[in-house]
Amino acid sequence: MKFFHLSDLHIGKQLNHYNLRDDQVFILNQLVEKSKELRPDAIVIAGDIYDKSIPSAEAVTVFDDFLTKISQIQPSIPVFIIAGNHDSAERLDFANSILAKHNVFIAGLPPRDKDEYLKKITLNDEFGEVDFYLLPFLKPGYVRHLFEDGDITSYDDAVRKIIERENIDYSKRNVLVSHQFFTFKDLKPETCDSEISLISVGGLDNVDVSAVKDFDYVALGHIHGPQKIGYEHIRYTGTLLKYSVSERNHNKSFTVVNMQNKNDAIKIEQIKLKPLRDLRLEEGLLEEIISRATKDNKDDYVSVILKDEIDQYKPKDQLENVYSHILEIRVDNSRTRSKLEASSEEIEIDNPVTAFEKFFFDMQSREMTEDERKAIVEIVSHIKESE
Ligand SMILES: [Mn+2]
Repeated sequence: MKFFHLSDLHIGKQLNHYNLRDDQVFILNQLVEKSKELRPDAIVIAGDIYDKSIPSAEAVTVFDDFLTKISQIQPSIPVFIIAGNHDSAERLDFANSILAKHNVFIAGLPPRDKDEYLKKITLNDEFGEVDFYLLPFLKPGYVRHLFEDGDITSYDDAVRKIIERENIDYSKRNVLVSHQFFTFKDLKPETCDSEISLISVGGLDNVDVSAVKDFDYVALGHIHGPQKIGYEHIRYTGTLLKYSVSERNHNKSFTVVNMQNKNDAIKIEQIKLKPLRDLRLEEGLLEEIISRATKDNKDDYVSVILKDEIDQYKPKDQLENVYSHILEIRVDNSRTRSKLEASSEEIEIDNPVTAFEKFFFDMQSREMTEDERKAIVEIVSHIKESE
């Protein structure tokens, strides 16, 4: 049994003000080609199909085209899809029973009634059956009503109890597809800027991998850098594209999982993909950065940090003359650094109202009105009371 494990397509995502449609189409087309070449027995997509719960018409078309191209491959390759925290479970579930007839299996919503269970698809190979369990992204509140009062107090409880009630036969080969924030004891997966907003402060949404370690493979989504968590067979596959500057050194790829007998070691391979445009950080003097532009890299997404001590003539225009996709330009020299230090000193003014007045003036270039000042005084005294 050989299957592809993908996740976090985030179709419809924008990078700063750039529309990533062409980049996403380009990378999905490579996946179609890889599917033709490697002929997987299934393609698993572990959540965050779309970037937004209400995807644009353009985003839906991109995903529709991808599924159509996959479904045209013969013999047909089943596709297993779960909702991630970015997806709308109900919208993703649309027409899912019709799509199942075409070998596309979608699990948007977790079980709603006591007699409803996880979507399970069984595939066969020469070693027997493999059961794929599709666990859509869930919060404790989605499934609490399925259990006795007080059983579900955390994400960890919710996932554990939902899996327990499946009565899984662990003598068979089983694969779980999930989009929760899995951790291993005190160890958290390595995160990056494009997923940071999804993780609630305090880490209460984590699920310990002990809840799922008896599966033969756990195909995870949610974390954007490829990595295992706790065990070799429990893996985040990561995004297909770099979605933030913090991911500039990631090796974006997808996972190919090869399973044989129940007790044979699983073979796991990350296959690299080539993006339409890379995402890079360019740091240095303006002149150096400009001289590094080549025919092959000038259309990359570039984040620039200028180190010049002397102000350059229209640096933005000069950079835009050579690089076509600039994400941002920052200046890091002794002047900007001392400005930062100075402003951090000024924040040490012991009266927060005065500190805010100064900040307000820096931002707005005007003094606060009486009403604005009153509002701040009220907020500050409110905070002081609650401390
Ligand atoms: Mn994601």
